[in-house]
Amino acid sequence: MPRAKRTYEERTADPAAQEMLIRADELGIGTAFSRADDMVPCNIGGAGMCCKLCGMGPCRLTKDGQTGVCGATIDTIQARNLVRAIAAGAAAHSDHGRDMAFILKAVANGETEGYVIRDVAKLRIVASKYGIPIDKRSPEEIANDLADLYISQFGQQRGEIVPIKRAPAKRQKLWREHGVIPRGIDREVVEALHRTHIGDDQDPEHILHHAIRTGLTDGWGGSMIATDVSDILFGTPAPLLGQANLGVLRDDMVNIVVHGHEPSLSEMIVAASQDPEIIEYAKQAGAKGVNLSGICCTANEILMRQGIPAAGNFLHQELAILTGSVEAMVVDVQCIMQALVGLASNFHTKIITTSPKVKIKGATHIEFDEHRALTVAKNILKTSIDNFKNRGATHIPQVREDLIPGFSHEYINYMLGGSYRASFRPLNDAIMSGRVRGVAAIVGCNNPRSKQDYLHTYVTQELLKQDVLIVETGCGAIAAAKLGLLLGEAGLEKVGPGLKEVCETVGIPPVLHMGSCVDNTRILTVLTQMVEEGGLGDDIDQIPAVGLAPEWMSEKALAIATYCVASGAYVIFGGASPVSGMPDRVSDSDQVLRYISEGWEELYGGKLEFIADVDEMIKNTLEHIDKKRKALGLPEYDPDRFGRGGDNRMLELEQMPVEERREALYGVAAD
Ligand code: SF4
Ligand code: MSK
Repeated sequence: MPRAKRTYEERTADPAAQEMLIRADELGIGTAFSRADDMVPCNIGGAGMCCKLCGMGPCRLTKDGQTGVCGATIDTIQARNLVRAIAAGAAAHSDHGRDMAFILKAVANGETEGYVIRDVAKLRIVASKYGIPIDKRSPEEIANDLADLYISQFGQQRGEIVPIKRAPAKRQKLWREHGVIPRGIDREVVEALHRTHIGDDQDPEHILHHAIRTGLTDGWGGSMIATDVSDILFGTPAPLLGQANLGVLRDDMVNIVVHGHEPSLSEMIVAASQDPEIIEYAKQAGAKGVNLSGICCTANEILMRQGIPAAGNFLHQELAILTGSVEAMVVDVQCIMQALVGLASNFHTKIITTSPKVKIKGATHIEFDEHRALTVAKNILKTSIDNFKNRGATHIPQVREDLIPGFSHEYINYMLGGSYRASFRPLNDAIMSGRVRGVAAIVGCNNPRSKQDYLHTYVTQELLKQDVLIVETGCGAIAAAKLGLLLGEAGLEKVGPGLKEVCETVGIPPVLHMGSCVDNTRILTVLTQMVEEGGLGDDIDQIPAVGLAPEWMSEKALAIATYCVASGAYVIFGGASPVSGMPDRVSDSDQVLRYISEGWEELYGGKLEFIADVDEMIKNTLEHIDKKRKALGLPEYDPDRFGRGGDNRMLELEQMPVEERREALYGVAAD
């Protein structure tokens, strides 16, 4: 029996996306949304019960007590599948970090075109963390040493990767005791593949022990390197005004959408698009100019540094092309759907691949090379502009929302105290007093198997009502942006009274956009700084905080979850669990599920759970936050204690008769 097709409202919460899905149906064009309806997920593989690691299989373990041909049990198979996914995710993030480190090296040695070291202060701070001398040295000399150190982390064979030093001291000690500190980034990823080859590691807990080490190579390794170098080269983000959703595309301009992850080329495209020569070239082609926008994490990178608008998140990549207004979609690595090329053939859009690692059959390949980055960027722009004349009918939904992104940990530190008193003290105090009940990081992808953006934004809004401060990254941040949750005052009336007071006093939105998916390391840094500030325990697992990825889909998300758990966080994933097993044979297939939750919690204080029900996600989040508050001896959360400060109080005072106001302010009645 064919599966029922979901309605547009069931497929996405975003009105712009709904409009484009109607257009897709009118044009008879499929998208990930319709393919997800047509493709019944495999319930055996989906539950982690299929092994295809060797030619004796694939083995599907669907019966109680069944093993693979080699004798592998369901628990071993699930653990192996999970660690392989974590290794792939860690590899993707870390390879991004490696590329950035190589660019830093080339910039330091004057071998690139178009790049400069934009944030010398961050370069000096990061270098000094590792003992690299900074006094009386040029930025290039320091950058050269830092690049060498970072490059060496990938191929290091023994010892400890250096960014680990940036974790709280107690956490480092715990990792050392458990023997999970990565020796080298590549080494742990290779070992994950080796251990899961046929006939190797077959103790599920032992396999999952290495999952922790592999995850740590990402969060406290490759991703941290990627974020550091991106900030050094392109500037550490600070708040600015941006826009999000498909309505940022323009009918009268050449639309170029950059999509993927690495900022190295997209930053150069931003620079080249402002070149008078390119603007003139676009005008000669009959356009008013070049309109750049982003999709996925490339969008986040250039949005938070340059204010370039985001056309959308993961599930918007096809929808942007469906507008018929995109001259070129320029992609690099990760989260790029192969379907783009076929979809684009219905329109004039060129799909331009740029990474030496990623080609798609039918796409135009213009390879990025940091040594001639500006030239390559201009070439891409001119190719896109040349395509403007081929544009046909367009349909751009007039839906867009303003947002304020750019909350790097450096900026959060600064905003809480200004230049002279920058610190996390006010945030810690707000949590300790109960004004802010706790912190939730809501991150990760879209997944067409759930209603796009719905889980992200529902969880966000419900937690805000409960005085939980939210930080977001990746496609989750764009989901919140599209709903207007990343604006200063916007939506504050729906925020709990204590959090509202804090937001009004500091002048921040209740949801802080912290960047792309590699930038989840900024959240690790914030948590570490909160520990170091004092009052919230001496390790990350004591902070009343939870991480959520309600609409996850990528292996990178699993790697992120693992390093957050290893760092002490409770992590909740929505949607399907890749290690769920069959409910009717739970007796012999829940070992992995239990181990990554209870087992990891016992060892690291953090745990990973897959929770499909959204209200249960929220309930568990709040219970965890309250449990951590209690363990710290903090006052029980009570929303009635707050809400009579900030703008509320000012308004209340303004509306009082003079005598009453005087009494309220000074405790004395009028003469
Ligand atoms: Fe089957 Fe074992 Fe080969 Fe996996 S490794 S496919 S369980 S025989
Ligand atoms: S892009 S990994 S869909 S967050 Fe980073 Fe979005 Fe997830 Fe890709």
